[in-house]
Amino acid sequence: MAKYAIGDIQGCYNPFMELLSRISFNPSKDILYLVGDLVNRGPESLKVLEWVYEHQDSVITVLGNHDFYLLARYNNLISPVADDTIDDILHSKNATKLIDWLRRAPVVFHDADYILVHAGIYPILDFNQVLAINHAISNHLQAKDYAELLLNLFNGKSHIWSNTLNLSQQMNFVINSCTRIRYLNTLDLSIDYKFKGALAKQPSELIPWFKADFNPTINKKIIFGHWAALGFWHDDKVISLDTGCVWGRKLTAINLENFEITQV
Ligand SMILES: [Mn+2]
Repeated sequence: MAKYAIGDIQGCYNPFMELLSRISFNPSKDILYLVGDLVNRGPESLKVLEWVYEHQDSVITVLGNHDFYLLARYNNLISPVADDTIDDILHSKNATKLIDWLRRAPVVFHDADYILVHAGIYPILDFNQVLAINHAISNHLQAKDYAELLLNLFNGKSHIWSNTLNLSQQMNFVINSCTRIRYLNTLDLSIDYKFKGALAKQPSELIPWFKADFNPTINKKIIFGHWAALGFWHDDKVISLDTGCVWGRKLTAINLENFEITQV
C-alpha cells in the first residue's frame, strides 16, 4: 500500500490520468490525497469529478475555493464568470449525485502524520478549534438548508480571527482561511487575500502563512495546494503541491512514504 498526494487538478483530466499511470496508482491498494480544487478553469471538470466519485473508497479530498464555487453555482447563488468551465457538471444528469457527494468532503482532514487542506491553516488558531469548526461546517453542508452557509461565505471574507465571532462567522473564517490563505500581515496577523505572487515578491509587510509561528497544536505536516505562484515546496512544516497544471505548467504527485516526486 502506498499513499500519494496530488495538487490542484482543476479539470485537467488527461494530465491527472497520465500522472496516476506514472505512479502506478492502484485503487484497490493505494490511497490518494487530493488538496481540492478538483474543478474549474481546466477543460474536463465533469470527468475529473466523476473519476474521483467512482474511486471515492481510495481517495480523500478536501474542499477548495473552486469546489465551494461549484456548490454556490449549483444553487444559483452567484453569477457565472467568463472563464468558468463547470457547465458540463451543472448540465450533467449526474449533477445532483456528484454535488451531494462533494458536500460530504471536509475542509480539513488529518491522519496520524499529515493535515490535508486546500490553501493552509491559520497558524495562530488552536488546531482543535479548527477541527471543531470544520465538523460544524460539514454538518451544515450536509443539511437541507446548506445554501445559507454558502450565501454567507460569498457575502464577504473574514480577515482576522477573534474569540468574539459567532459560529456563522467562525465557519466563514475557517472556510475562507483554509481555502484561500497565502499571506499574513505581520502587523496584526490578519489574512491578506489580495497578493497572490511568489515568495520574495511580496510587499514587505506580508509573510507567507507557513512562515509564521504555528500554534503548538498544529503538530503535523500540512499538505496544501492553491498557490500556483509558490509551486512545489517541501520543508519540515509543509508540502505545497499546486504547480499550475491548469496554467500550462505541471501536475505534481508526492509519495508520502519516501517523498518521491512525480510530475507530468
Ligand atoms: Mn484554489
